[in-house]
Amino acid sequence: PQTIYRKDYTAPSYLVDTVELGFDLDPARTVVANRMTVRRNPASAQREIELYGEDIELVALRLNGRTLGEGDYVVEGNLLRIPNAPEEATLEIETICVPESNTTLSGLYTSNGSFYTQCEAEGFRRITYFPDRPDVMARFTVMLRADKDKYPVLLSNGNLIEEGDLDGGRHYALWEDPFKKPSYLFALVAARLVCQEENFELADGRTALLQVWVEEGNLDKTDYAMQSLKHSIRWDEERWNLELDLDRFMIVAVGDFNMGAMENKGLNIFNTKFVLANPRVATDVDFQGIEAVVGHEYFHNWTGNRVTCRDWFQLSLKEGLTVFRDQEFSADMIGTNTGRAVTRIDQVRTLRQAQFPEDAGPMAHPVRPDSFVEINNFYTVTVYEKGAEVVRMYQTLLGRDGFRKGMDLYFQRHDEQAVTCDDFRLAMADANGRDLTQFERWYSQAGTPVVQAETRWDEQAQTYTLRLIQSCPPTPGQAEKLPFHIPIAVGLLGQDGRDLPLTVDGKDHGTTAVLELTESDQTFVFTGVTEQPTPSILRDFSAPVILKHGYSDAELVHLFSHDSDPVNRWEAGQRLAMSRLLKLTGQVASAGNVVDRLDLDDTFIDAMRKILVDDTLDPSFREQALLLPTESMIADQLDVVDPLAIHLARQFVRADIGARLRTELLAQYDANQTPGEYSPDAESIGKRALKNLALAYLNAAPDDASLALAQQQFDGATNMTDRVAALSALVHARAPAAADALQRFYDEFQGEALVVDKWFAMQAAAPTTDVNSVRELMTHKAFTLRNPNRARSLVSTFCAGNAVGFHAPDGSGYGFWAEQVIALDALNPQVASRLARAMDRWRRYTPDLQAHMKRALQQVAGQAKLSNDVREVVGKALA
Ligand code: HT7
Ligand code: ZN
Repeated sequence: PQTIYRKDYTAPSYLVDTVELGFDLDPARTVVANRMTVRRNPASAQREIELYGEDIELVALRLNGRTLGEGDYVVEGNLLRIPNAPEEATLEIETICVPESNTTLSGLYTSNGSFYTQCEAEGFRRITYFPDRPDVMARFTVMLRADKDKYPVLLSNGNLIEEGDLDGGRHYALWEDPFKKPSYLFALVAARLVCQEENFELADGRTALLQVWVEEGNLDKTDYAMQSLKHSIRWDEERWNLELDLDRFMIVAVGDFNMGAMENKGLNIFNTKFVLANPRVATDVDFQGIEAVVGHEYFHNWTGNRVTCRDWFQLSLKEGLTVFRDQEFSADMIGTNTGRAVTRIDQVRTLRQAQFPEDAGPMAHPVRPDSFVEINNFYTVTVYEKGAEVVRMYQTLLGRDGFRKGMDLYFQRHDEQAVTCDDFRLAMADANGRDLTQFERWYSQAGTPVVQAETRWDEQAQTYTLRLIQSCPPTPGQAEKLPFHIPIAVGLLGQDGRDLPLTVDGKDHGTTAVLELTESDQTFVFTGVTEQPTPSILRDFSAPVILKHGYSDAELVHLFSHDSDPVNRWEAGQRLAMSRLLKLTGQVASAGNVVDRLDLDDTFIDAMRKILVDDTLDPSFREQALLLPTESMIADQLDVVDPLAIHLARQFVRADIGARLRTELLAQYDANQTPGEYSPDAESIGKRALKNLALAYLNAAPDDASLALAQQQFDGATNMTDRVAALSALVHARAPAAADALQRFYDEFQGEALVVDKWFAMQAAAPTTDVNSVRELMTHKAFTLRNPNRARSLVSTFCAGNAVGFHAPDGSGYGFWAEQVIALDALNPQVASRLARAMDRWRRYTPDLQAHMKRALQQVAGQAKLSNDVREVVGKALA
């Protein structure tokens, strides 16, 4: 497969002003008529018109009314070139596609018999020939024609201009998008759907029609998405002065979808998972996900659609910025300081769980990649979540007002343009009169920087010296790294636990100083420090780095008890836990993976107890503080990974907490009940989270009473959060009643696809589940590989979320992985390729596991017929 390089970017040879698309929709044979006006791009030396097309049949091609024959154009792979084209032309292209056989879910496809599209990144070329690249922006008019009975609803981007009946039981709808857009934002839906709709008044007094479209029977699950949409619109107005620029904004939910959702202009298409919710079927986490994703897609209307990317290497320009915006939205929706901190802690967990490992593996790439084989492989945690951290660092460095000035200038300069990450950085620099040249390295260098902190208090001089040394490990293609520009937020705690006032270079910094680390080795001196402080470094996780500092247990306990920065308070607890988990993992491994004579010290248990019972702290914070680092975070700290040893050590800690804090856990279980009507507000969510964590710990060392508690919660649950938590506790405790509870759960919810996904996922993740049980589950009548949510719920959850089952010593998990990657690849390369990533870090496992893993990777790589998506991932893993 061909590698595409960022350095090879050239401007498009021709620009498109208008596109008129006509669709005669038929699942077995859809005819697409495309009439576009094109003109030569003065910025390009090229004289050929370049159009992309994939998996479509070309029926006719006319240039200025003249039919082009074989000699008039050249087709090479997916590229169609028309040499010697005039300066301006009207191109008419007729093509045929087969939506019902399109299992890739890219382009035009059918789901449950209806039509949907997904065009990002390069799906539009599966619909018609077009210069399918984001820097070609055109005005679209779309005529849809389809059977009226089967597809009563016909939607596309922008405004509905006209609709009516046609002969033969068909009907039509004509849509016009008033804004020019790249082809990846095109969308259509032709389906049997119903909608919840509302007229919503915008800040400037205009009214917009908001609609949430779902299949019949799901109208009882659209309220939260609608409410989230209204909150998103209001928030964008209030925080950024950004208004909805359309008269109509539609969300459509579809059951077959590769990702979370898609921000098509005015017609967002969503995975049902991020639309459908009511207390009976959705958990607190589902509700939070809906708010975040509805916000994310809506915010793309400005950061992505009005200002888009010049090329796909700039993907983080829109994705990093929009994730940052949705993170801020979720935090603002909670409003309280602790609430904000809890959302921040969640973000840090995601980075450590997924992004740091990616940055240290064979697929490591900069936030703005330099090359790719398949762009779909670069919708990654690095581009999204690390990209959001990079945006957040501008705000930390420039302050909220400075960042806002930069955003305003960015929109002023680039509205309706396709631009680059450099354009964003320059807007930030220019709006604030700052030089952000060195900051560019966050976009160009991969890998997670390590910051080593050394401290010294000079009693006599009353100074406190903080020395920071930064480095960054090599990543594929980048052996050496230059120093980053890193904002390090620091506080100093006095012996009474309160923040000390901070002065650096004669400047008063309040109680948190944002230090700018730009050199590889830099020293900062705090003056007027009259007592030996405890340093709280990297407050609010001010940069996506690994901070190393030789904290003593006493210092960590001090921070865990007192730090005014809740993120670092949580972090101190994580450090305490991690040191124990690493030690215990070593002990388990040396004993041949036997849990024997392990011990957890009182210091740790007492610190956990203190947080657990501290009623002055929000339950949501206490829950986060009591959660242990995950197995994969522990693995990340080790040179050689033995997944079973890690699992056993972590289970021991969970069970020991459950046993030694039993009284306190039971008290918190009772104190954090949320009786009455279910509500997904932050306070109730926090209480349920703490209560259900208590239940999980109690059942990590289950006695009859804990099992009975779980059973009682399962039987009496009035919402899905409590029901799933209880079921999961029973399953993980290997309770005799678990099988019956699972069956009852399935019987009750078999008609709810998203709940059936939970049912599969819970079993796939249970450490008692081995590859044979997964194979058995795959024969269940509700299982299919064709639906991405279902495939992910069972196969991906097992391979990426069940370390014990997947890493079975005989390699059977890896053989299963290879089979499923190959089977999925024939259906849906995007889903297959994500599953393929489960083996990214195979070189870190014990030698026996490595040998099995390598064999499985080679088995996949050796397939004659493999998508570029999967070939790139396994190729890089084996390189
Ligand atoms: N911008 C959207 C990306 C997306 C996507 C990409 C590749 C293949 C399928 C896809 N579906 C959606 C989603 C987002 O970031 O908002
Ligand atoms: Zn996005």
